[in-house]
Amino acid sequence: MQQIQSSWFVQAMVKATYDMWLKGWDERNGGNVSLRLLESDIISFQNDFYANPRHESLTQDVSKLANQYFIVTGSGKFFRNVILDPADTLAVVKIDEQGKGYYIMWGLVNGGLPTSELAAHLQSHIVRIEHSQGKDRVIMHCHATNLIALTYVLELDTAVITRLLWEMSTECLVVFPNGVGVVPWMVPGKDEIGYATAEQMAKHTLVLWAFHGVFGTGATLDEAFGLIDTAEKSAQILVKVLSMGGKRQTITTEQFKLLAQRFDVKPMQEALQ
Ligand code: 2HA
Ligand code: ZN
Repeated sequence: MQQIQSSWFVQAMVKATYDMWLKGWDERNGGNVSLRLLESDIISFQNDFYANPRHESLTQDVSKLANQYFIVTGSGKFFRNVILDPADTLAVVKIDEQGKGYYIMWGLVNGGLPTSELAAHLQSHIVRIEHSQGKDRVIMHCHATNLIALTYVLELDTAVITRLLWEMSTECLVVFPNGVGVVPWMVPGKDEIGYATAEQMAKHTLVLWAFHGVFGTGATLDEAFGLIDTAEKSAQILVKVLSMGGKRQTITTEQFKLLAQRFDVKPMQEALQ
């Protein structure tokens, strides 16, 4: 086995994708994950990189990510299979010096390309690096069932959806005080949906794609997974509550303020009022 396959980052991608599959969030080739790697992560695995890495062009400018490394899931790959063959289903890519494309440094041994949502991932990374002082390293996309279901019945409005999700579990306001951004239905896999997602990522750590899925970010794969898991759990409760005829009582604005105080978070104002 190649050394890089036992690296913490390949193993963490295996675990994240398999957990996401087990959750039912990633049917077939649904979902995609990217993790920004640091020089210290890859330094000891240079021997596993291709001697003549394949170059692919991008149609968007990612010069802010020039020379950065990411490990990403492959386009068309099934999350349930990553565990069986990480070198076929994952890729380590390096953004080129001009930020006009990238090199495939490792993985995708049977050919293919990184995730079809690379635009959304890279644009979101640019924004999250800025807004988290470099802490956020993960962008995670999946088809979380209940969150998707809600986009058919709730007004596609950040304050409305955020408030309802906060109400459905006490921990939510603490886990995502900045709320959930919303992107209306758009064609997936294109630069435009990437820009729209990144715009929301400037204000929110979670972004819903109407009738499609959700994007989450965080410093680690665990953080991004936990964030989506928390929102999806709350969405599941909301689906149950709506199915039982709707809420008759809920957490109040006053109680939200007490929560925010206790856990020292600044909840998004529009959803608090
Ligand atoms: O990778 O989830 O949005 C398949 C998708 C596209
Ligand atoms: Zn998707």
